[in-house]
Amino acid sequence: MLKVYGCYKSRATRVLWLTEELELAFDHIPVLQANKLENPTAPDAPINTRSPAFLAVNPFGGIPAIEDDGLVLFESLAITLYLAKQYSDGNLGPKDLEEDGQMMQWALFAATEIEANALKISKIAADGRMDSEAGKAEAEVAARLLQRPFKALEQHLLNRLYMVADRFTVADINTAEILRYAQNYKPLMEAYPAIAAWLERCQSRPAFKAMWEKRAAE
Ligand SMILES: N[C@@H](CCC(=O)N[C@@H](CS)C(=O)NCC(=O)O)C(=O)O
Repeated sequence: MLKVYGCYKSRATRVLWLTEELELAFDHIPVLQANKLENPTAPDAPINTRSPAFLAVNPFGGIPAIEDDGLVLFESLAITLYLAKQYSDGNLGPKDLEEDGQMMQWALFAATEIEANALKISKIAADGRMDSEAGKAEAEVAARLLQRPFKALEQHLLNRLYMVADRFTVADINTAEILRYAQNYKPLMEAYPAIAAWLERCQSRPAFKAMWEKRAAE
């Protein structure tokens, strides 16, 4: 059976949302981030990203990772693209090489042009610093650096409901989960209404909500 390593409060959400969409059964190993634990290498520490048992799966020690019928994969976006191709009925994954290329393009675009600055915004909010002068200034810098990729994405979504091929696909999951890190920063969402509407469309799906409830309960 498919094994998914990684707790809900991590980039594993990309994979866990997809498993909900596909109604895919899996064995969940809720590996935690080592930095959430006081002593991650203690013998009685819960399985985490520094545990030898997890490092044997992913030598980099980042979550998520999967094992599927002997195949071991890490890198969240490679995992979602693989699972969509392997297990989709043909809707969530690519139908042909052209769609495959487009899904790959958006995954790499989101990971390389958006994720780092979106994560900065998410971290400022998570640390409760969004109302401080320093926090606001840092968020503004990150938001400024996001203008160029956001403009491109806004343009792409102006006359489309979804990222690729006029249907909801793994490309929406990958991109939406990366944009979610910046979602609570109002000035950005107000400046890009097509992005905001598409994010809402993706997050109103029952599979996203099911994943989100499990994340909140973790
Ligand atoms: N590019 C990787 C990043 C993986 C990653 O850094 N995951 C974080 C959790 S969101 C993690 O494992 N942090 C704990 C650690 O690195 O020890 C991916 O998308 O899978």
